[in-house]
Amino acid sequence: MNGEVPASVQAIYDEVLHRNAGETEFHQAVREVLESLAVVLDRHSEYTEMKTVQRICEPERQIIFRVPWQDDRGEVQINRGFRVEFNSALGPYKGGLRFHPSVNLGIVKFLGFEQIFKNALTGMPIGGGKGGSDFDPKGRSDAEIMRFCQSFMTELYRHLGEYTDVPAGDIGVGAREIGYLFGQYKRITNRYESGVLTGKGLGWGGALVRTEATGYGAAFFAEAMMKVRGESFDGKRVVVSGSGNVAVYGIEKVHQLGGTAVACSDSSGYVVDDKGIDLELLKQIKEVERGRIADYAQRRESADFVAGGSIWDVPCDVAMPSATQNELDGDAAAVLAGNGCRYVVEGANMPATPEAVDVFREAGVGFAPGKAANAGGVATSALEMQQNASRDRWTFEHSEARLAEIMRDIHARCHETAEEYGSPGDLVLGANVAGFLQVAEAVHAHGLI
Ligand code: NDP
Ligand code: 2IT
Repeated sequence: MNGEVPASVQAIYDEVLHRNAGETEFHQAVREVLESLAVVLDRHSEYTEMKTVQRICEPERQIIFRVPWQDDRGEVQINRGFRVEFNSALGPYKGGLRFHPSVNLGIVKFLGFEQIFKNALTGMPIGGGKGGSDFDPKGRSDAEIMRFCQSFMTELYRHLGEYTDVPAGDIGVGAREIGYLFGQYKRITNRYESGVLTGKGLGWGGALVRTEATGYGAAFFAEAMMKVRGESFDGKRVVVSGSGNVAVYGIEKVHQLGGTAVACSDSSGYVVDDKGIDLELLKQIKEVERGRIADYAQRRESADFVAGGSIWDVPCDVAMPSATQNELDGDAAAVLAGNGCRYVVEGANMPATPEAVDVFREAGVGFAPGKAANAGGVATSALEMQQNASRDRWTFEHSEARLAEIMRDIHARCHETAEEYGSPGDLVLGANVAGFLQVAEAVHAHGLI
């Protein structure tokens, strides 16, 4: 990754750099995919001829808008909203909305770009998109969140539709926000269009297991990886960064599968709990009270809070980075590998830096990229769309069984594709190539658009 980009894709990469100056996360995501695609272009000259890769690197549409709202003190606030409708070859644009002060166009584009291939890997009919705002929900009242969501949707609604673009949650956007967004969409359009958003409340069109799906899916994916090496979660120590939606349900499934999650974090630091994370307490603090991870250590005798620092210093067998991009760098990767970590499974999008991925490759640590390992969330969103379209409602057991099957299929596809393209065990290459081939075939079939 740190060396040269393969010659056959260098010009494509240069063009992306030139056209998207300063968007470092987007460059990073594109580069990783391009490095995998050199072997594909050798076999498919039609994709070079028709500039298929270049077309996939250019979003179909990028929407940037002003979001004005008033806070509880009456002060006027202005945020910036984004929706990047990246690729609709396989279905309506599909991907989450992120509300976090760090959000900018480059971050939304990296997420949207990853989403194209992730969504292809699910095997469901969904294209790729992503959106969000630099709005910071931390410390905001419910009323402020609602006013922000209403203002955000007042612009975004005209770009959405169950056959056009279907957002969901991501960092800072959960069921509460989806509720306010849906309410405003319904009010403006005068349509009860359930399939326009996913991650809805269970009482009004939401699907069972969508809340749990990303974390559960990542654990199912890890299980499939271990099975190849004749191993399981049984008795394994697991470190999960973050303590949001993905982390909480990743921990829940790890525990159900026989592992023990011993650490988790938020942006203020991490907790270590050698007895295993008490999930009920974690949910109470994070989901009910919307508190901080330090509160967990205060209320649990076996736990210690470490302010700041790196959660990757905690020795483990399995690491599941589930907070944000580039949270696990080369140094942290070396510490993890040195402490005997055998598997790294990305619950977040692009949490491991390219240097970290190199370290894992060299150390023989099994590595699962986010676009494969965290695809359970969006896959279950597609199941929610399916239920909405047919006015149906599936049981928890049925939905979870579908999710588990989808994750096993994604793993198998990545694993087999890596072998077919000469890099056995390289799930990064397998995910990129398998996802790309599915999108590229559809792009090609649709003609020059
Ligand atoms: P949440 O908002 O529920 O939780 C995010 C967690 O990550 C929080 O603990 C938060 O800490 C921490 N975090 C966020 N940003 C930073 C940062 N800059 N530095 C340190 N910690 C940070 O989000 P999700 O759990 O939904 O998302 C987590 C990751 O998973 C993201 O990368 C997202 O893109 C990805 N993902 C999410 C899916 C979903 O369905 N929700 C699906 C697939 C991937 P704090 O509260 O202190 O900010
Ligand atoms: O990154 C992701 O896959 C998500 N945030 C979920 C997207 C979705 O549409 O469910």
